[in-house]
Amino acid sequence: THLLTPHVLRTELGADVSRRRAPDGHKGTYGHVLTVGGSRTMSGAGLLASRAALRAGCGLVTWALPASLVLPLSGAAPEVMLAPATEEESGGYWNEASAEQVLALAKSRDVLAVGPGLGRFEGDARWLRRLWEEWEGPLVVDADALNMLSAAGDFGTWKPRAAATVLTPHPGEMSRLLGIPTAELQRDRIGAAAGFATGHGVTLVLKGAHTVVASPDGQTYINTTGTSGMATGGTGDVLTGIIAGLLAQGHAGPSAAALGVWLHGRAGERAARHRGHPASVIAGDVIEAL
Ligand code: NPW
Ligand code: AMP
Ligand code: MG
Repeated sequence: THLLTPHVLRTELGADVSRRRAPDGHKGTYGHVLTVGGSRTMSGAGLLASRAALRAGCGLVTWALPASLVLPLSGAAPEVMLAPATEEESGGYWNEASAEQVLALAKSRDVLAVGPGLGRFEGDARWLRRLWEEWEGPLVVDADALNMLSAAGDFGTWKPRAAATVLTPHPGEMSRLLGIPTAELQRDRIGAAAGFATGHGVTLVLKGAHTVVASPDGQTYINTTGTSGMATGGTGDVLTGIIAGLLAQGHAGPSAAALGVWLHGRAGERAARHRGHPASVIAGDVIEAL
């Protein structure tokens, strides 16, 4: 186990916290993220993830969301492109029929980030399984998409993914994935993260104070940045966007996850200093502090 510092990021993970940018690069150089999230009552989660991906330096972001939300959200982040997805009749919630559209959108994008604010819906585990198995590029799985994995029951039989796959559970989501109580999970965070990562061939980010990052080959890293100010709604959605944005810029799974976790924590610290007190930090401040 390593402590996650700029030195370890550079020497073990090939990731530079200063993130040099080619002077002659263009938006196509830095990759295109597709965020799949947000629903009528949690649109903010999809918005936060999309904005965070841009602040992490990717070139373009498209946000897929239930069709009736496109117009109301269109001014919320002018830099983000919006893609309407088939929705439930009641409007503003996802449904299984959107899998086809999401896969078609993903074809011309580099990274798929799925989960923030999605909610749950009829057939959602089948929906997620299609994205997991048919999308061949890098994938970030967070929030409700993690709960779909837990509910699927047959996750162990899903086709292993060849491309970078990063799961970002908080302890509540991780306890559901493992089927054990949160308190038991928290007694061995490193072991739980490493066991899941090696067992399923994914990069697993177990969030919370001192986030643990575990790579598919069994390496583990404990984050050294962050603040209690980050215990506020939406900060996890921000992390999802940051990791997706780094994947779009060519980082491998463990490198994107570890650098993302480190930058997210550092930005949280900066936001707390800027506000003057950690209690006043909100998730949008973390994006701006990036
Ligand atoms: P407790 O309370 O300790 O028993 P859920 P969610 C536990 C969206 N959001 N250490 C804790 O359990 C998300 O993207 C939308 C220990 C807690 O009660 C999702 O789509 C927002 N335990 C959806 O909401 C802003 C911890 O897990 C429980 C822990 C539901 O996600 C908010 C909560 O987990 C939100 O991001 C820790 N560090 N962290 C928006 N503006 O649109 C969590 N737990 O039930 O999975 O609910 O995380 O709120
Ligand atoms: P989520 O619960 O999905 O919104 O994610 C919350 C984010 O905030 C994760 O990245 C956590 O690691 C971070 N976080 C929450 N509480 C703390 C804390 N006390 N110290 C540091 N980071 C925290
Ligand atoms: Mg979350």
